[in-house]
Amino acid sequence: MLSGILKKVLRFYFITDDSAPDLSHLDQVNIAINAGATIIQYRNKAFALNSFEEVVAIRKLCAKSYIPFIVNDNILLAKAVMADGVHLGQEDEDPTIARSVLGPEAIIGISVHNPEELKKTDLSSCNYIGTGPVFPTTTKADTQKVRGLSNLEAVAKNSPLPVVAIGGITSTNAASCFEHGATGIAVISAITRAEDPEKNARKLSQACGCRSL
Ligand code: TZP
Ligand code: MG
Repeated sequence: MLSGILKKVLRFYFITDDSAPDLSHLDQVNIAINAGATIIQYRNKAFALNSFEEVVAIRKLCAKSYIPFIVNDNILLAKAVMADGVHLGQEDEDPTIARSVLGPEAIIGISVHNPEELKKTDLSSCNYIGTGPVFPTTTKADTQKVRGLSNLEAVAKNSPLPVVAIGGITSTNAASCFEHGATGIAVISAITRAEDPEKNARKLSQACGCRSL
């Protein structure tokens, strides 16, 4: 993907919540896309094959809406549903393996927590970096310590790839992430745990300069 297009695509990155009390993954994606999300990631740490049809439905919805669809962790699931890419952590499969399985056009993201880790990470098969948690979050069980905006800025300054900020991002603090070098912001709970998910998704969209449907 051309780098200018990728940057636009990363602007408002929605990640599904596998513990949302009232919303299925598909419901969440519907809300995010209607609000103007520019890329969707299916993240389900408890994924089992009885969820496969739902992933296919999300994949189809994204395709119909011309929104790239990324799968967290699971390269084979990404391949099976012909996802647009995969997002990997430092402890997941090597991005070079993802590249060889998913092909040259796939969007491959990698989590990098700080500038030191950035230096040590082989980015040759990657298209973007996710970094955080920028702000406190309760969404990720094994989440690392809060890194703050100065860490985001340091990662962004040293990164040859576009950087997506993650962790505790809301419509109120999204602008500060862009001011500190983020190309995009990734959110889970600001939509999925909001009292009014549709309204909050629209507010986030506005903060990202994206249009809702
Ligand atoms: N990685 C770092 S923080 C985080 C992930 C997946 C969770 C972000 O969730 P939220 O609800 O937007 O803070
Ligand atoms: Mg992972």
